[in-house]
Amino acid sequence: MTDLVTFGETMALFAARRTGPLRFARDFDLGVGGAESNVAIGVTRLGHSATWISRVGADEFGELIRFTLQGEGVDVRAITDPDAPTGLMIKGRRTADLVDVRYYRAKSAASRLTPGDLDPTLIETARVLHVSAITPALSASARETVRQAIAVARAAGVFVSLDINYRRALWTPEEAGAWLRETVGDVDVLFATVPEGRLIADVEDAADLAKALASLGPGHVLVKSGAEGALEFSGGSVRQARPFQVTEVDPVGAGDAFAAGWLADWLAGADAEQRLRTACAAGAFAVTSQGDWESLPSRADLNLLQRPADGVSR
Ligand code: KDG
Repeated sequence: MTDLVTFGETMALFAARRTGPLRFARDFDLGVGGAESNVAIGVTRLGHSATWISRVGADEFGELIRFTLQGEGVDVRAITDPDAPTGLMIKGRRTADLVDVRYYRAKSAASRLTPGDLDPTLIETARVLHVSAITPALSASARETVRQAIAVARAAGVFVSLDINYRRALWTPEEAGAWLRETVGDVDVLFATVPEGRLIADVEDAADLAKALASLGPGHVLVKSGAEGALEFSGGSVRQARPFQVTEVDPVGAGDAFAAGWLADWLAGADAEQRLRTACAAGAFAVTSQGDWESLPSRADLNLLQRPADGVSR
């Protein structure tokens, strides 16, 4: 039995070391990144078990993904697909504070996910099923996989989590909006930024948007406003959290970290205020170093944000 089960695409991630146009980058750090596996790592670091299901290519990048996630303690159930490569993500730095992400993932191994890749018993016996709206944008079979996973989870009373994670490189706002409208009624917790929430509810104010999204079904709606903090609408009330002040190095991965922090605290039985605080803290840690997930916090790390005046922890 696993606390959280998730599935989706994880890619090999080449991050340029130098600022400027990518054609002059020369040196890259090689790592891995994927919205759902970032969440699986985050939840694992915060003390819960997580299982990640996917497909990777029969290539070195697939091995890198498998070993990296296993090294982080995630239970990896990835099929090696001999007929398609592992997807790639290239992270450039056009300016010191402008990250430019490019994907090479069309027809990747993970885009060939099918419902048969799921283990229904694994989902039925988990406490949380976490999905993102990246997966349904990968292919028709991946979309069907998400539909079936949610159906299995719901039938078994498993808590269903959805992070919108809108990727405009994969589908149009209209396509994403139509899928979300079909799906949000079946989820228990929804994570969104304001622009993402507005794919299905035309409301500008974050608190009003959260209420509008909750009226479509989810019992918990989290709206993230980056450096302005985040809020949760649940049980008829809105709770706001201010962000933690950290120095941002790489903003990519903050949303996945936020979801991981919230879900880890939901698994731990924490109250709504604590969940929101942990989510914000995890998001803050995520942006403090290069990479999608490398600086995600452990439980002990969370206390470091109550930092001493000189910034030195001994
Ligand atoms: O935000 C971080 C991840 O979600 C990212 O690295 C993976 O962009 C990603 C994708 O589309 O799968």
